[in-house]
Amino acid sequence: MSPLPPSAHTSLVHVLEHRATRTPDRLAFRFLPDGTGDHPIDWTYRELADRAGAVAAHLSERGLTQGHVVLALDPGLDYVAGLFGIMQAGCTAVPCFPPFGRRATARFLSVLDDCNPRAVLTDPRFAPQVDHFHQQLTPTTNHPQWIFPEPDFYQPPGNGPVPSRVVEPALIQYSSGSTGDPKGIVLTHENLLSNCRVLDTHMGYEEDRVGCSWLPPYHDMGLMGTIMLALHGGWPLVMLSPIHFVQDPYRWLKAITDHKVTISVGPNFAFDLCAQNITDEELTTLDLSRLRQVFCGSEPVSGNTMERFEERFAPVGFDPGSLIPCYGLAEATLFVSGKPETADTIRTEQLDKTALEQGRAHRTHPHSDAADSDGADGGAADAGTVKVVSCGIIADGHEVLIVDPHTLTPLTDGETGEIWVHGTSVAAGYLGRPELTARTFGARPADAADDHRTYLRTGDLGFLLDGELFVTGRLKDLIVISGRNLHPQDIEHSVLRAHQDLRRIAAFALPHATRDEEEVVLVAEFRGTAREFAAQEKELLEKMTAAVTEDHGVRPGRIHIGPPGCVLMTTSGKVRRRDTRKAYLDGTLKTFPTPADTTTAAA
Ligand code: 649
Repeated sequence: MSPLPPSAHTSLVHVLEHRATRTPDRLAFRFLPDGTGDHPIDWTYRELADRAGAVAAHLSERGLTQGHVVLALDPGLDYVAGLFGIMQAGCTAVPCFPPFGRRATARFLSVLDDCNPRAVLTDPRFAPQVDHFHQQLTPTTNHPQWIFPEPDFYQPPGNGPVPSRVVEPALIQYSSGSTGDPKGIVLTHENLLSNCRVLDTHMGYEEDRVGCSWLPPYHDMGLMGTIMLALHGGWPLVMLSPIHFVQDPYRWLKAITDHKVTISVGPNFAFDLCAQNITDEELTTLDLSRLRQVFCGSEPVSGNTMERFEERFAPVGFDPGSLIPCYGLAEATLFVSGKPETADTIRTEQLDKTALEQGRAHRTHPHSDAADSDGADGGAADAGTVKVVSCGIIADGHEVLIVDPHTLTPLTDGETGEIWVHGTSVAAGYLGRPELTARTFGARPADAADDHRTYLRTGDLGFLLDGELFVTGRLKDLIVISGRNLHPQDIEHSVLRAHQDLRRIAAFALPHATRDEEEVVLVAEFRGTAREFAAQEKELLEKMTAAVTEDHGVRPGRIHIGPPGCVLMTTSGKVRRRDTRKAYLDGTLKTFPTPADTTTAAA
């Protein structure tokens, strides 16, 4: 790979041109269409640039030289060509899941309503549904042009390639929040480049780097974290579709083995899936000894999961030092912090639980690494302590401030507050939402001068300790009972461990039915039939109640247990607590045929 001279390019489209000229025959992207190594499709930089150029030419021919173009192709190489082609044509790319299935379609339509695109680039199989989509758009949304690429689409049309006319903004990234209220984050070319540079600096240079990703290319982590980063860095990326990963997590590790991958990434649940589901026989076919960097972010990083993964895969050469817990968000393009390159092990802190609930990080043990701690995260190594994994040091050129979310006063080391971020990767704001943008992106600490730099309010809670960031929860999801701050993740974690057939949990607060205070409500998915549920309902309720009471000292007021799908999730796999809460109140949560909504006796 060849590093780029600093600031040599003003956009990733220019980076692609550069690579296609200097190293045309080098492998840029490899896609595994069936999730296995059987029929890989390879594109060099030249092939990618040609196809992106063809997309740009087609768009120009249709008069699409500005405005939003929704990119809703399936994961694969054409998606990558679409992305750079849209930007090269002078348009703004709006990545979105293809309209497949009820939820994705609802989301797709709300994205169209919000960004009013001039065109939609999506798979030909959706062509018969266009009229239906149009009928469901709000009347003020223009009907976009629909572009359904057939294979010959990637040949340049008659007039040949068009000159690149990159304009701002580069991309609208929809945050993976609720379907009904999509927020489009406006990213400039400089934001995209900044995120790549910052990650490059964090990762360091590696001669033989090869990446692997199964992440959806519609979200920040798959898009800005893998596709753009690989192009920027000049190393090949092996991609497989998220569906193939979820169907069989072994495919991820097999791809790493087969393609000599040195760097990969996934959320905590992916590491859990692998540690739990890969068979002994499968293990014998794996070699993870080339992996040097494996990022883990996007949801709380569990020290236990990391340990389980390390233990399971150490025999096939996995180096625990390669795990990199990290934190970021689409509003900051992606990356905010990660374990320093120089650290050999994950840093965890054993903290006093009561102090943490009051917003202070008190160490109960000296600084430890994951390998020597034995407790459950969010639960207890010994009762009264919580284990928190460090998300590492702050990205180059960025500043993180921990701020009291009520008084807006900056806090000191070890004090928990809202995480605020300033830096070149922080986005311009939300599309068409000036007030929300000002509130979220234009924050200043109390007593700061008017010309003081502004910060992004992340809505996440955490603390800094010796320059490292620890993420402890989300402000909006926080459950406050009798002055104690309870993190729903911790409660959910306890509930999950209470019974092996519980799958996903959402914990949130609702006003107590009779007393003037809040109570904890649990919504849980049970993986079993209605009959199995009926037989085990009593035991489940008892175990869930006992687990929360023992671990957190509060008795859940209400528990709803339903079939898979009753806990609402974002498209990137995060629990949508507030939407689940709303569905609970509206009575629209999925239930088993037998009434499953049960009120336990209040404490
Ligand atoms: C977070 C994205 C973090 C996210 C990833 C760096 C091949 C292989 C590897 C490679 C390149 C090619 O969730 C990503 C940085 C990847 C480098 C890859 O290198 N964005 S989001 O906007 O959808 O959600 C943001 C929210 O997620 C939660 C927070 O609530 C945040 O506001 N979150 C975390 N919560 C707890 N702990 C963490 N570590 C969290 N990270 C994100």
